[in-house]
Amino acid sequence: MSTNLPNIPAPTWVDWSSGTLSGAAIEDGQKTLGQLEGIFQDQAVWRGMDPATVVYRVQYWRPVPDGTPGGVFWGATVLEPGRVGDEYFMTHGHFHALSDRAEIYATVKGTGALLLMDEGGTTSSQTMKPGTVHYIPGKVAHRVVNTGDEPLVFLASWPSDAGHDYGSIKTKGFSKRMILRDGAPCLV
Ligand code: S6P
Ligand code: ZN
Repeated sequence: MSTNLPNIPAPTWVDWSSGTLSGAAIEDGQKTLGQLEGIFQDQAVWRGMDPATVVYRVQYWRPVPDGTPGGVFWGATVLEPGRVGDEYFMTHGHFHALSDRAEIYATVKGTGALLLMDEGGTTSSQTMKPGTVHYIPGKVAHRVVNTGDEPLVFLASWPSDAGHDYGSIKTKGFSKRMILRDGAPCLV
């Protein structure tokens, strides 16, 4: 019998209380302080810290091959609390390789900030706390900062042909940083 149904991937799972993904198709990765060279402002303090310290862990579900037009991916990130000097732990941050591709983030646990920077270098931020859902337009770099004292967990969904462009963030960074000042987070 012929069918017009595409090859439908088997479902996977999310534990909504922890944000943990599970299932055979889930891939994972992590970023350590050592892998985040050049990302934090105070390089002297960064060099004095253990490079094996895990800053964040990621889980991905890619139900279609990377680069497939019209598909979507799903992922979870657990960003640990901590600081390099007065600068909070954060994700590397990126534009998408296909720059006009958008993304959605949804916060499960913890508190922090989503930094959003347009191609002209203007940075704004949105508060992340349990239940907040954030729309990241195309051509906007995105980075998450954990300003709390527990892990910040968020889910993400993005187009399967978006790809990642880390290069310009590695060389130029964001135009604003989230630091601890007078006992509170401050975007400077
Ligand atoms: C993918 C999505 C997230 C990040 C993850 C780690 O488009 O934005 O899954 O990959 O939060 O951040 P980064 O900047 O190291 O990719
Ligand atoms: Zn992204």
